[in-house]
Amino acid sequence: KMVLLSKATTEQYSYIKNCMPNTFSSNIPIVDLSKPDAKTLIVKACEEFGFFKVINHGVPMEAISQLESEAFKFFSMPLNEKEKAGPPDPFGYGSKRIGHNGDVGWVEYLLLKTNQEHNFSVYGENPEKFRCLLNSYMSAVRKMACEILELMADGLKIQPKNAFSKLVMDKQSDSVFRVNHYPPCPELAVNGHNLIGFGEHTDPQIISLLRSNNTSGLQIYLRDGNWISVPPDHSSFFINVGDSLQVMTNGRFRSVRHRVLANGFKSRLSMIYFGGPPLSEKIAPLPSLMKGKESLYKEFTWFEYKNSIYGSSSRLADNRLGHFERI
Ligand code: GA4
Repeated sequence: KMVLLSKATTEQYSYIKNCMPNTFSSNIPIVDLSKPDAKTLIVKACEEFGFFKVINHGVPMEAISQLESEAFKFFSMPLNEKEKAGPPDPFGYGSKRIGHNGDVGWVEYLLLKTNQEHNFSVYGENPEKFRCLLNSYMSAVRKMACEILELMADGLKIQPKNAFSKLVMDKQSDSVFRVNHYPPCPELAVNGHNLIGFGEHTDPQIISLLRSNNTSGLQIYLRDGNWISVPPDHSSFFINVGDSLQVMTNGRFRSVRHRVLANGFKSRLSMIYFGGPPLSEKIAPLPSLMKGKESLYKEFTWFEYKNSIYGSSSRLADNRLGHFERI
């Protein structure tokens, strides 16, 4: 069998003590996209959690499982083969290192651009097939993102209803696609610790749509200060509010802090679509949501935000919006 991550000890990674990964929360909001109350539930979920689960999402299970199996094939190649598709600056294969400033996780991943035909020529044994599956999955998920963003606008009584969705549908949209593979970490199964797969953070973009296999690991941070484990569900999608949407709603929707714990027994594979605006887009509260109030944030473009988050001292766990808050 392949060595998925080099034989580094797990000591260089962060552990979390005193957390109970098996306490799953049962009150994560579930939104049925085919029901008329979807927009109301979405608004409520975004205000309370910045997070919800979506069922009846319309992405064919066939497209999902075919892509998943192709992704597993990619990650099961020898490290030197995978590294031909790296390093991930900004796109490609990466292992353990996250960002440029010393964050590490028990994870390997592919970072991909969504709005142009990507050169996948080195990605796996059957790159054509992988590319084709990725492209059709991405367009199905982009469509869902658009639908959800329109339900949000509708639920918030914003005109026009494409106020959010037009940003991710734009040809210049700076969206990203990520495939994460968290190999099982057998040491964990023995010592009972929790190893960080992907450290806590908020997503900088507008909206993120995540789907994973049936392996647990994802946790979200609640306003009451508790981390809760999200029960895995391979047939549903999980939606995160990103920092940009928090700003556009002047803080009414909150971007959710989340993290992933490694599993002692099973591989976790997740695929995330990060819907982002064009680089030149001004990120500011929509006038109709200000109601005469001041913006909570200084004005910035997505380009400026990205520069700040990729800056030399920026770390994964930072409160990135902090720099842009008006006091
Ligand atoms: C978190 C959300 C997305 O995965 C990502 C990540 C990005 C990266 O892996 O390059 C960042 C992280 C993410 C935020 C802070 C910076 C940038 C790693 C990091 C330490 C692709 C994104 O857009 O922001």
